[in-house]
Amino acid sequence: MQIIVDYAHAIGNLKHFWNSTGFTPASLLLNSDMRQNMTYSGSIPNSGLKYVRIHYLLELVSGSGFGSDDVVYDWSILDQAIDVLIENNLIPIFELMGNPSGYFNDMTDDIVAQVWRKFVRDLAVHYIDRYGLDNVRQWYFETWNEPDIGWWKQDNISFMIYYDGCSEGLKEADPELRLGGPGSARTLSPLFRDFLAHCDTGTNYFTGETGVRLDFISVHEKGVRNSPEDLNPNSMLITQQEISAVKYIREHHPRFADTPFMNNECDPQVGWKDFHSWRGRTYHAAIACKIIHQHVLHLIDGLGVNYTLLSNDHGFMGEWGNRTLLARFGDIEDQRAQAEYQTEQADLQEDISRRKFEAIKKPVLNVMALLSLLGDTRYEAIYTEGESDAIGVLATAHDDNQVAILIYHSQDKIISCGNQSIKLTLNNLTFKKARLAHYRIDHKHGNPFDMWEEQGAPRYPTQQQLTELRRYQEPTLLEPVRDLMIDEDTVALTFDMPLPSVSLIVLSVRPDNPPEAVTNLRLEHYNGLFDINQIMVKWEDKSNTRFVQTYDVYFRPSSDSAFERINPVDTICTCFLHVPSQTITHGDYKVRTVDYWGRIAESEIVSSGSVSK
Ligand code: 8U8
Repeated sequence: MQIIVDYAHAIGNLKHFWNSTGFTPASLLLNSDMRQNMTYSGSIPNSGLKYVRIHYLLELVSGSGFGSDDVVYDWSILDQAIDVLIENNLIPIFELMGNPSGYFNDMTDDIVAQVWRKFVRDLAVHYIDRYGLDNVRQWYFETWNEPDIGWWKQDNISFMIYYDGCSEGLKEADPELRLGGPGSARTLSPLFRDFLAHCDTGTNYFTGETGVRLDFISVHEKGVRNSPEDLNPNSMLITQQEISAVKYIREHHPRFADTPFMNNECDPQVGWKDFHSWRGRTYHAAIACKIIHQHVLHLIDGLGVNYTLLSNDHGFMGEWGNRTLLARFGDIEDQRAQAEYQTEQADLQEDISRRKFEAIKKPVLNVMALLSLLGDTRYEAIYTEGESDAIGVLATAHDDNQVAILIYHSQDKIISCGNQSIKLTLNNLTFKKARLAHYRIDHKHGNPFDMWEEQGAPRYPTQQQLTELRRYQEPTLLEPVRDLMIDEDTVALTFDMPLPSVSLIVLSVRPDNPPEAVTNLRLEHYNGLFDINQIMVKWEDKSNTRFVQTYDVYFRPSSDSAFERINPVDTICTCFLHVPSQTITHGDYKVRTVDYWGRIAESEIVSSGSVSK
């Protein structure tokens, strides 16, 4: 198959609208395994994962004196939870969901409605004080999750009063805070329609004005219903259903035609906790790319939708077959809380150093790193010779010194195999020489699941087996980086793409400056399964991360010993879990950034005395 990209013709901007995940319930953020999950999520380069959408955050708040002049709130547990996001440079999609101290049961009671509005204001003021206005203005505040299928326990009229209270409360704290919804589960459900009508022409309960602000519209569409069987997802169903929502909005509420639109639970299949092994394999990474691309083609290009965000709801804690970013090993915890999407009070007393677990990054997490390398300008890609609808291409550039092309090979059918020979021709390039980095996810690259199977699928892997799995858990190059000479503005690359697979090809012009050192190097402590303290080393790269070949982590046990590299494979993510063979009481760490040309920059040193429990 021939793919030809014409770099003379930009066809538009590419917003990285897929940089989001989610899970439930919020209390999980108090646990060390979720903290590790958020660390890995925040470590995707270029904010490749930025937003996290979480149910029941408000179950972490309590208050007394609601309805009196002496309300006293206890934000402390919610603070701990949100801190975990903020520490990892993640931003909440903050569903105003939960019932603090069980007070808000009937929004048609005017006293309750007024207290709700004040509560929302006080919540927002509290977080503006805590994290700063600039930070909280980046958040998306959203309604209660899926109010159309029973998550909202009151009636539709109460829901509209609740929404007006959310809107007015947030406005009072800061008029620029963003609020939208309804995060509905069913396409064009009665509540979805009532909600849009209310925001368009209904009467605002608090102000008496016609209509209520709606800063974004959110829906949930997934590729197939929940089932313990391996039903094949229908990826196009997702965009088709979203298109019917968009058409409805345009026809009935033209005022909202350009309102930012999102599918913030855009998963191949409903039912995060059902076991579908494809969720641990490269299939999930490839279909995630295809679903994103279908949104670009059919919603953004096709209908001109102001498409703002696509979130996969894959931030849960679970195993290979669950819908998660990590495969977790250890005693199972939180099964009930996650299955019932509810907070368990015992979780609120969790001792953060208690849990013993190990976690391996899945291909669907690593694909977010690959996607983050895409540029922000799109170019046309033409496919010739044996066009296959299983192959898709997103061709991009970043400034005038880098091009990045995503190619995926994905069939909806879970059980399918094949191979495509690809000839990729890039025309009208503006540079004569570039460094080529070709990242790949397929059965042999970035795929710890197959290695785990080869190990005999151990339920409790040994330390050595985990070390081996971690060698396969990073974004991986298909071949070593190399120079490409570009004759007559054209270059052609040939390679095979097995089914399923993802390639991300980056051509970079050598920047004059070497990389900048990473900053904010810090350490976290985890218990593995073997009574040896594990140290998560994490850092921030505030500079241009687009030319990083690897961040290498160096360790020395004492100041009179030499630093040695401890990451066994290259990584472009901004954290590394140090699993020593015995507990370390002291040691120093530093991180060396290496760019595609081998130029380096070294961070400051941090000592393990500052490991936080
Ligand atoms: C049974 C069911 C049908 C449906 O159309 O949507 C659902 C959504 C259903 C059950 C739960 C449900 O909750 C959302 O989807 C979940 C999932 O596992 O797919 C979770 O990802 C979300 O937290 C939840 O909002």
